[in-house]
Amino acid sequence: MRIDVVSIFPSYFDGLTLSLLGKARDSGILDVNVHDLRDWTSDRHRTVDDTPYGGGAGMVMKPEPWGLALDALASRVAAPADEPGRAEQRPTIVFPSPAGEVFRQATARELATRDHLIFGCGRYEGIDERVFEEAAGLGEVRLISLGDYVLNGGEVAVMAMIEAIGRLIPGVVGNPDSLVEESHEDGLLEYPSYTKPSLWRGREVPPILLSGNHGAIAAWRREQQLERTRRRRPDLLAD
Ligand code: 6GU
Repeated sequence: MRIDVVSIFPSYFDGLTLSLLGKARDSGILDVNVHDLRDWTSDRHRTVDDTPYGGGAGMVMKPEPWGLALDALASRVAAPADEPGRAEQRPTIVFPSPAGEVFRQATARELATRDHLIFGCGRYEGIDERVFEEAAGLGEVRLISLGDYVLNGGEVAVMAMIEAIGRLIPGVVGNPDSLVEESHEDGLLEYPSYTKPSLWRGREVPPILLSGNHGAIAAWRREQQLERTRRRRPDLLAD
């Protein structure tokens, strides 16, 4: 998968060289390219924002640099053009926004199937609305929010999305079994985990886990998942 990120703070994404995603980049599974939006400005001050039409607080990101950036990045070829049946593919263009659809595990699974994702990180009061209309001519546009709170810009949200999506790409997480039994994969929270020692500071590991009875352990874990979800996230059971 190819991922392009456009931001006025590219160094936010230095962390993507670390850990499993860093390894996936080194091995060529993930091709992540971070770009500075200001590279698509042409004035001396490399201006990316201006005051809002109609008045109001804050600044709005100008459309021109975004238009040039998306034109340049969307026309990349996902696979060699001479490969039969694999001509140019339209990217999925994601704009992180507190006004977008909420990012869920299902969203990560869906986006993990794409060949090419472009993330456009807005700052200030947002991006000129016409950029989203223009981007729809280049690919599938998605406005996606991390949740119901406000961040100063999209960078931290995009880091979270790339991590959630990247780890679902085959080969990124070494043991694919660890992707199956985790929170949200089956709509429930994860069951509690324990390791050695079996007695620590007077606290015992639940004895069933030491019983060797795999059927009883599976049933206990399921009950724990349901109980935790009822207590912490009743909204998940209502869905
Ligand atoms: Cl994706 N962006 C910003 N700026 N704030 C957010 C968010 C995204 N998701 C939740 N809050």
